[in-house]
Amino acid sequence: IHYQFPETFWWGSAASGPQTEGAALIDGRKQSIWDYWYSVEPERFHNRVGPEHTSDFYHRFKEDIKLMKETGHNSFRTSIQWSRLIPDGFGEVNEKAVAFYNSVIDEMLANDIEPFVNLYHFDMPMCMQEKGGWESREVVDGFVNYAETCFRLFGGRVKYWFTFNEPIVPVEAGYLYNLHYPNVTDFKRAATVTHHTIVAHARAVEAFKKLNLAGKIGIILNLTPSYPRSQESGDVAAAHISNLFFNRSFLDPVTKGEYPSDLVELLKERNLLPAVEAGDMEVIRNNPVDLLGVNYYQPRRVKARKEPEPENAPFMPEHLFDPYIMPGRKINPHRGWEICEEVIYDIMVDLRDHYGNIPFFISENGMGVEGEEKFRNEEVVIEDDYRIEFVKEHLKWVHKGIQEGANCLGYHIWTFMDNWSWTNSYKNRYGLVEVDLKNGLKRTIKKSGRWYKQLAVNNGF
Ligand code: BGP
Repeated sequence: IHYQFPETFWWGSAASGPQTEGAALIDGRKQSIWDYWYSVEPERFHNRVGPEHTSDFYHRFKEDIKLMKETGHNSFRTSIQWSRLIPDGFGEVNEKAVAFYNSVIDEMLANDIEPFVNLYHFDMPMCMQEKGGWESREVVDGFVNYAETCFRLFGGRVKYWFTFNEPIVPVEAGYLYNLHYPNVTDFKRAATVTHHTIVAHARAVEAFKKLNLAGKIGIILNLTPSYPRSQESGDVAAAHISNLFFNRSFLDPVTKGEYPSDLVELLKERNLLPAVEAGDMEVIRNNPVDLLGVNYYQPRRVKARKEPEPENAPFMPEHLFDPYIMPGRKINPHRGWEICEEVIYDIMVDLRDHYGNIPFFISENGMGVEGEEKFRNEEVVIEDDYRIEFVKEHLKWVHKGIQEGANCLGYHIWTFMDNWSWTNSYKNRYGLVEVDLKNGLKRTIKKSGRWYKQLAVNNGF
């Protein structure tokens, strides 16, 4: 074993309720924005495959948890669906949902798999979107009520809680770049959504602490460090600004309890600050997370902007820097994302040196591939050596970060089994386990799943 990991290291994977459960509108569940959006704009979704076509975890979780065991999991993250637990957003709790999530937790614990539970994975209940989604304070209250309900119902047995997965994604995709519902392009509204999300997060952390449960609470952030084209001051400044918008806008408030002052300044000058109510900053300041989840897929590369900032166009962050395509960069052709393994180490060093060496784990990292069926061997097992290599190459850097003192508690791959994804549907597969859509959703462990088991058993490779 060349790369040995700490004894208590978490090996597992991440998934989410909306991407796996299926059972879209049965047993009391109501629409989320995804079900709604698919019903009105199905052409937005790859091959018109909507969010009801998931891997049916709702009915098959027992079989799936067995497969988790067989692929070496000691922990697994998924999310509760707000639209299943409290179908009207606020108020009555759906007993069938309580029974379902209880059974999942029981089954995991019975298999010695630690459940990590996330509360929000891009899945606003449609009735709450109709009230304004994250632009509405009423929705913030609704989220806090939902969070507290989860803590009370499941907090006795779930030890690791997360409020949000990648909270910046609904901001970017929903309010800036026209990729998720409600597909708005308006920076001021995006800023409000950001602030409200952070307030909702901090108030949920506060509610958790008040209940005095034994567990820990955190948030899962996708960190995409920005690198300058060169060390010239214009490029360096561009990278700094890009980091403020895309990383530190969430990372700083949830860990240090405040927004970066230069981001605030920059928005203030442009009259883009969201409304901050009395008490908001106190609750943010008083409720830093216990731990962080870090999703890492790709860096950002930027350079100084050529043109001056436009004076009369509605503001976009891209007015302050230009994208930079690094020659010779490695790219995942199926997803279009750059693959740069050592960035994971840079993140670890940054958290160690600038964020008080906060405990964290890699909560997502993975490789989406189109057309994997062609790698099936005679035993019908997908030989995904590229995925094994991908994980190894990242883990080498994680190992180095740990050796150098970063407080990294585990590694979760995205994802456990092939699942449905936001508008890409089933285009790219990420799983350790194949889900055969043409064959009754049959599950087959891929070569990477077998390898992952060995990785966990040996606690290294
Ligand atoms: C993350 C999300 C996941 C997952 C993953 C892969 O941003 O948290 O839900 O989908 O990315 O991305 P995609 O499925 O879009 O390729």
